[in-house]
Amino acid sequence: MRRQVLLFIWALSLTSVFGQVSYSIPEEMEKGSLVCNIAQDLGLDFNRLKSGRARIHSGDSAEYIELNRDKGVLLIKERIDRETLCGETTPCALHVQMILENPMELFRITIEITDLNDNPPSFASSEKRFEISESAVIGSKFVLERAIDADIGVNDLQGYSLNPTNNFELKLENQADGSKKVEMVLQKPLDREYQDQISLLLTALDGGQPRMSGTMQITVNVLDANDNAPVFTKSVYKSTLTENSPRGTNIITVSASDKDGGSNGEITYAISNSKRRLSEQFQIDRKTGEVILIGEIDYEKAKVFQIDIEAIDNGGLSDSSKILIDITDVNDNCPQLKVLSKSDTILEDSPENTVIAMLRVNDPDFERNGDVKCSINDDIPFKILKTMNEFYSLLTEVALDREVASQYNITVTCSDEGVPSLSSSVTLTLQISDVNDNAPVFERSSYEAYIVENNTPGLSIFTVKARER
Ligand SMILES: *[C@@H]1O[C@H](CO)[C@@H](O)[C@H](O)[C@H]1NC(C)=O
Ligand SMILES: [Ca+2]
Repeated sequence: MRRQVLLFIWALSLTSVFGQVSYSIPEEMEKGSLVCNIAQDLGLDFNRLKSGRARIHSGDSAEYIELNRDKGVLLIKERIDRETLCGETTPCALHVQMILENPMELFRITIEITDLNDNPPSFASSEKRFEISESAVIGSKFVLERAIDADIGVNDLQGYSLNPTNNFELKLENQADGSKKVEMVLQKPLDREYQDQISLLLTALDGGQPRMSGTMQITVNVLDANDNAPVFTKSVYKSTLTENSPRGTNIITVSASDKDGGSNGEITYAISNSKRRLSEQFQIDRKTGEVILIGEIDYEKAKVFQIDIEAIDNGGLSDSSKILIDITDVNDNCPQLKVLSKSDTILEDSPENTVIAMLRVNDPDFERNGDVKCSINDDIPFKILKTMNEFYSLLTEVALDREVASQYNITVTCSDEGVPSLSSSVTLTLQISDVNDNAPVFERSSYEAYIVENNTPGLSIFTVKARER
């Protein structure tokens, strides 16, 4: 403990003031601590203090100090808190008078109370929150709270620090009243997608020994700006769909993500093809991205579909992608049989391989579903041959004999190779006609003979002969 003693003696003063002493003690000394050896400092002995009935007197501050007459010392009676006694007033001192009688003497005692760093800088609130848009521009200022330190001089507030300094830096501005305006200034853009909340610690420091500090938690909630467009998970989505699938069939679900929060990250899906036909066949759920079949799909009409889609956030930013749908064929068509020409009747002596009918067979399905084979019932003397792609001829297998059969029912059946197979058939009725439309013909166009006269009756002259052609 450091104590300063200043002693002045005003001898024989007209005011009966015989002396004045000044002391300097720190605040917060324990009760009973020694302030000074007043008798020694004033050159008074113990007997004089006793005989003079020495006592101290002061205004309001008497209760802080007491006089021990036996030892001739001033002691601390109550703990002194400089801040309570003087606030910011400096210097801070107690004024005490010591009065003696016989003869009357008055001594002025000034006790200066020096500051101890017993108060840390403190903030009125322990936390402050900011809501700052990520689009805030560099240089934007945000006012922070000032700290208060009840101490004075070097023990008073000396400065501030703000950590971390990634996005904000501290700015102190001197005010007219001598205090400082505390601000933080944005020096690096905020990015909500990178960090949506920033915690900073504002520290106020005094200059005492040891230094004391107070802190305040600063929380910055970074508000979203619509700075991110939605992004589809794929640039092309692929799916297959069998033709004739029922309405309501779920084809595929597409998805896009958006780094923004709130409504800036809410995505709506849409089909962007302008062709009306597509929107009659496919529908996309605006919210879920589920693509549903709403029309009819015929492989024979279209084998692949490309649907252009887009994802749009509420801020109007968008991304596009496409869906390729391969349609798979289903064996949904029977072979179509058409008789192009046909003989109703055929002569019984027609040679083998006489064409009696020509047919055309067509199946709109694909691959195995459209591969067709034709046959006829096998108990008849006819055969069927493929003459060209899709064209078939029906022929006689042998020369026909009307006496065996005068009529044939020929059933042509054409089947495709699908699983299960589909088939069509047609039955042709053929009459076999008798050959009987020529008159007999003489072997010779003329016959000549010579006969003798007076011949015997009944003589054979010659025989004519005709034959069938
Ligand atoms: C051919 O079909 C017709 C009509 O169904 C029938 O009347 C006739 O008896 C059949 N002919 C032969 C040879 O089966
Ligand atoms: Ca202090």
